[in-house]
Amino acid sequence: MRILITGANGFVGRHLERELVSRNHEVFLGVKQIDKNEEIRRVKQSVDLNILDKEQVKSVIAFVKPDVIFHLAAQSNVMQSWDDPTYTLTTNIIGTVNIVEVVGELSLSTKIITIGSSEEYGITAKYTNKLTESSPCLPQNPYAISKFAAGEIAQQIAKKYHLNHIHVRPFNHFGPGQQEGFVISDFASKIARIEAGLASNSIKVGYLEAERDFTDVRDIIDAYVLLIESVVPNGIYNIGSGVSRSISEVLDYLIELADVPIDIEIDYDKYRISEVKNIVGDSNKVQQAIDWKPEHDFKDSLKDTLNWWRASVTVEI
Ligand code: A2R
Ligand code: GDD
Repeated sequence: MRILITGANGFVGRHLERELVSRNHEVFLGVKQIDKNEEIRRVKQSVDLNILDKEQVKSVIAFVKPDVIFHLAAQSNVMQSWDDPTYTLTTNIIGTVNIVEVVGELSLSTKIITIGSSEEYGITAKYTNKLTESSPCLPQNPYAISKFAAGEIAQQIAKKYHLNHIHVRPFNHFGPGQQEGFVISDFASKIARIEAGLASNSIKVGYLEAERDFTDVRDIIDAYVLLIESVVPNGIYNIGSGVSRSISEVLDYLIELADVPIDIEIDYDKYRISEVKNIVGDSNKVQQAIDWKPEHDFKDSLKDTLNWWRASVTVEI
């Protein structure tokens, strides 16, 4: 299939590209700004694609005529969404409108996969054991609101133009390549720096009581790929492990993997304005639709993430 990935230079985009190419799909990488120093193969496959520039979106989609668009491009960080709600809402909502409208305006039969978030459920998570796709969405931060709005408007535009559209709601995912700003990478990068003698042996952490449903990014990618390679009804799909883990448990596992003693320091600046304590998903719908379940062992994935950071900080020295 001809597949366009928006936000292809991000954490998930790079894993998705690798998997799609290995399955012989023809992949086009939409990137906000092409970096000429990138590996040659990647540059060749890359197209400049700023999702806020509708004319550019139109010319890229008209040129590629994709069978599938994975719309990953976003401002993806919850904390940053409080620093700049306008940027987050504009990128995530208007960017999505541009992608879906252009496919409709060009009368293409492209299947569009928009990436939402478990954050869309917001406060409902407090009253629900495992969130299903029909749990009410009551998002409570700018990022979560943007993802909910993006999913809703995408569904309505898709209806207007009779497009194939799937909106996925992945729960927390992590793995090699994830930048700082997300909890596991924040902890793993600090441990790697401490081990390399680049930082004092204390890690600043935020709210440790929170519980999240973590999945290895490579398992999330498997689900994304199966969703386009199978015949699946349009609609919304949760994707997660269904397992609740506290952030303090995750931190303990990572500290066990460290080669040096690590101290923990609570940093109240890392606490969020609004926080849902426990967000865990029911992913039965997707499991039944594509016969999928996460395969990676959680502790092995933590080890892979820490090892990736160990290699990255070595380059910094
Ligand atoms: O802002 P940059 O240079 O880091 O680029 C990000 C890109 N992006 C855009 N691309 C095109 N036009 C824009 N106006 C635009 N604004 C941002 O989207 C970055 O390369 C990519 C997002 O990558 P990450 O932040 O690493 O997110 P990740 O973890 O790959 O998540 C993929 C999707 C997102 O929709 C998340 O909200 C969701 O999965 O969890
Ligand atoms: N980032 C971070 N850093 N979070 C911390 C820290 C820390 O040092 N200490 C505790 N936390 C807590 C946060 O308060 C939150 O409760 C939890 O760890 C997870 O935070 P993040 O990893 O930043 O993830 P998120 O849940 O806010 O959002 C991520 O997952 C969503 C669902 O898949 C992002 O990847 C979103 O883009 C994604 O949609």
